[in-house]
Amino acid sequence: MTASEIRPLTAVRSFPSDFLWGAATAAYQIEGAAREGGRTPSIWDTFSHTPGKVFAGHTGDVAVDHYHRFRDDVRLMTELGLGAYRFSVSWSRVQPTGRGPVAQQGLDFYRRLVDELLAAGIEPALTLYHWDLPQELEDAGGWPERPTAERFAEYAGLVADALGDRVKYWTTLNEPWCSAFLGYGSGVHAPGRTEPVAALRAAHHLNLGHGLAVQALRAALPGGCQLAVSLNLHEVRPLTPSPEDREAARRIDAVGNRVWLGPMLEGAYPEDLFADTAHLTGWSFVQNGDTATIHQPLDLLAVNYYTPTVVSHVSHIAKGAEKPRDDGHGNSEHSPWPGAGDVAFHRAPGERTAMGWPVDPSALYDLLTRTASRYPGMPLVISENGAAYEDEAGPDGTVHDPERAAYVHAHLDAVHRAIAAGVDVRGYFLWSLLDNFEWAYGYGKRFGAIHVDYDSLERTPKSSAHWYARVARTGELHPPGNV
Ligand code: IFM
Repeated sequence: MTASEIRPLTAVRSFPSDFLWGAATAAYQIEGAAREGGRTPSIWDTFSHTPGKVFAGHTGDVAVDHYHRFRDDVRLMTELGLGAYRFSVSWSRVQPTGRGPVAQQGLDFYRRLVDELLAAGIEPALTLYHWDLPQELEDAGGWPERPTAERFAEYAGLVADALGDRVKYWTTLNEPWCSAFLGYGSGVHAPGRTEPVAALRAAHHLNLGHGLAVQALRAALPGGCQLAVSLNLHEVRPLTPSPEDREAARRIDAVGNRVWLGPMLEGAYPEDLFADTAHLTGWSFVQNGDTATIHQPLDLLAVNYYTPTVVSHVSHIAKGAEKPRDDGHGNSEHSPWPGAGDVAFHRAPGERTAMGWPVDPSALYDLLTRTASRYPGMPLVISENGAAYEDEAGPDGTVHDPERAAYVHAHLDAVHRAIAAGVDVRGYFLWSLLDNFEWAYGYGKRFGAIHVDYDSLERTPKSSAHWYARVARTGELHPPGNV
């Protein structure tokens, strides 16, 4: 353990006065109203309605009914002292076929939401794509096909035309790694395909869609808007310092991180990724000029972090033991890591969240400092961090979640340490504002600062929300104590 890791957690830490304190959600996870206002199915509607794909057959049809309750939810955000709110737009709500004209009713929902936020003094931070591709576009081939990237840029321009006068923070994609590799590789996410080559093609077309969308946004938005992408960067740690385990870490870093960071921030795919996947594809789908298109200037790099990724070479598994395959990204016999067939995944011992994810704030510190030293001058924002726990309302209706407050406190302390070490971190968005539809886990995992009773849809801020409100209001991180 390093000296910085044993910094006592009892002191109060002050954050910069302009630090953004936020919470985040995503359209399919909270909105519901799946068939209202002209909205058409997305790949997640199709997937969740396919038997066996989502825990207990849960769907986002109603979710937490944010579509109808958004005013109450903005009021709750005010109680939480939020300075910013990160949400995503449902593509098939605003452009039902994924191409062509917009549905004004769909856009009106987001206009009302943004107006309500601004009236409450909360800065809207809009994500264009959080995994809910219009089903019509998947029927035409989905992200493995190039036209999807072009459709995405058109959609970005339409949303920018409608909301550009009042939204300052724009994010193109959320966690494209999940879209490409869980959606088309392991199949645990929509559209549920298990085709490694399609997953790599999807990764490229997500990258291309990002670049084209940034161009469309720059053309449509007024100056001063902040453009970002949200990446779930994997803090990859080799199990041992052996060359084999370090090689395993390099492979996962390539197909987990540098597949995005390379083209988006450096203008080229990593050569080692091409080599690792050469037995699958020659990457001929990358056309001349694509990497230049993807390499657009960004104002912020948004990072989502939950837990580190510990890997080894398979040979480091005890003889006779089954290869550990549990990378924390769901169970599938198909790997979401093309080109990394001889990599084994390990979970560190110790504290875990209800997702089974080890709690390790030091990995967030390492991720921030490493990313900042690789991309000097690029401001960072934490666009997601948080934890699921088995929260239950007590007999008096209150929800006591000291583990979540402790998790967030320890991770904010890591952010503070990174800022003190010179990293330019501009804000923190807690995942999530509300309990919601946790993808393949349905409503079985609760990440919210606000508890939702899924029968009555009643909202109750948990004890961690009261603690976070004080932090957000004062900009002072103090230990949660007995929340
Ligand atoms: O709920 C998800 C979110 O949609 C994307 N990032 C991770 C969260 C927790 O799994």
